[in-house]
Amino acid sequence: MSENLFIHPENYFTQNTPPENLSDIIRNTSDFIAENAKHGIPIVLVTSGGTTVPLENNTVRFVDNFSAGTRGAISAEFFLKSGYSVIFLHRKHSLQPFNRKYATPELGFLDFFTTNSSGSISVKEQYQKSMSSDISLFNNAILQKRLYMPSFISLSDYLFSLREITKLLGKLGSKACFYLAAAVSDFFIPNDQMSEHKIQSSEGELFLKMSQVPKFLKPLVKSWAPRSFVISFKLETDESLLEEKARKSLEKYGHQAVIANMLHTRKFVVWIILNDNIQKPEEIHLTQAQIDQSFEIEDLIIQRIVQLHNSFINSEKSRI
Ligand code: PAZ
Repeated sequence: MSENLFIHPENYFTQNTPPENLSDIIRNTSDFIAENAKHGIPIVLVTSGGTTVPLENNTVRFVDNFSAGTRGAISAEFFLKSGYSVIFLHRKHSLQPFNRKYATPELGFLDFFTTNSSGSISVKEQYQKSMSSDISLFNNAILQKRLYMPSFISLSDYLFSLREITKLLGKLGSKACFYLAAAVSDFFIPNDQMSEHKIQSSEGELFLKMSQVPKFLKPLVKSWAPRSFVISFKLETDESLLEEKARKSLEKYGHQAVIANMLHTRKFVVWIILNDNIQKPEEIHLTQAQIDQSFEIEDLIIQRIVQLHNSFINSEKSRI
């Protein structure tokens, strides 16, 4: 790729349009952080789902990034369980904490309900216990301001929101945790090169030229939240590249850890690679017995991340 296709991260924000609700996101995030800081509750930003890259300003077509939002939604639940409050920045209509269990590939929302002869609706017997627990966990998290769920669709929605939320949360220093599981596009079409209206098939074959998305992890780690605990994710399909790419990312951006996973095995095994250049990747995997009992790997991942975050907070304290 030629050098002139690289855009400086800060220039991205002058050349692209912020989402309409950005000021609401900033206000809600500030309130959420203030409320949790008052009670000394640690906060994690979980990003989840894939970003879209529009091909037209009046968007009919777009390129999407793979991610159902499973990793992010389940991780948010385990962070809440571990005592964190969660800002869940997610792709609109992707999976959400607790709600995710009630729209699965096998069961749609209506499958959980039944009606009696007079037409009144109730939850089917076999789902009552788990649904009742999920409803109260979800409602309590929202009511107690322990869970805030802003959403994005496009890459630019995501990046503008990420920057603002990160700058606010970064003020908490080492107590803030960033868990960046969203699948973010590496390529995009800059505003001034995008077709205004729907691209016409009568014009023949379509050739796309896309610019490289600036590497936002760099300003995130170096200037938006320089004292915070940052975990990024790395997804690959060729296992021989995974560790090397994860280590390169740590070297380049200097954050605390990368969670590396493979497309087809991501629900059963991940590797945590720490920024110390010494240790071998820590493998976290589910046993066959755990898989059979529908155990979720995010339970193990979050336990380990919470340990690492606590050590990070303590090491920062002892440096002061
Ligand atoms: O959302 P999901 O559970 O289907 O997938 C999760 C994931 C693979 C998107 C996530 O674990 C991940 O690796 N995110 C970063 C992707 C990337 O390298 O851009």
